[in-house]
Amino acid sequence: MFFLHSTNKDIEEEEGEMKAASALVLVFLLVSVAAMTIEKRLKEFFPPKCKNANSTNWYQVGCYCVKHFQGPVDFATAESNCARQAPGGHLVSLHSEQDNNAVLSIIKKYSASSPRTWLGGLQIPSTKTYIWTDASPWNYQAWVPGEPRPTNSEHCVEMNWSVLGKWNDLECWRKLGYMCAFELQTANEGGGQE
Ligand SMILES: [Ca+2]
Repeated sequence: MFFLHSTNKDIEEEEGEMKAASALVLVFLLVSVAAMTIEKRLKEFFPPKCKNANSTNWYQVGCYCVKHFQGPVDFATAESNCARQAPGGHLVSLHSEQDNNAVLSIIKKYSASSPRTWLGGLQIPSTKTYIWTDASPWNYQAWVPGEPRPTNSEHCVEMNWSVLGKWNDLECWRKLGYMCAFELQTANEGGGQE
């Protein structure tokens, strides 16, 4: 039988090939696991549909229903369009990293090729402080490193300029996509006295 004539060299080569094949399988498994982990993380961030909304593609982020609009329009037009979408509608305000990630995942789903999006952040030029157009507290921020720059004419806040998920201040007349939001009605709203 031919294998009786196998030399040690043949066996070593065979072992080497088997090791290489095992390594390849291991790399393939690691890559697969990494891909599944990334996909799972994106799914974790993607918010549920908003049950309160009477039209499609509104998602629940924190205590808001939010929806992405392609535009592109300037900041003021975006804000007034949002007011027409629903009672109490405004450009979206963000209050946690989780909400920020959820909004980013919606933008990736609906506008991956042009992700720059107006948020509802607005600078008061006289005080250099920021407010949200829905008057909720300014209690979270996620600026691109180096932004906002101290002296310029940029007073409106966008997401996804240069770094995905991060914010930049920009001239308000620029035309971008935008994210509208309205507050979810809570069960006890209006039912009690302060
Ligand atoms: Ca800027």
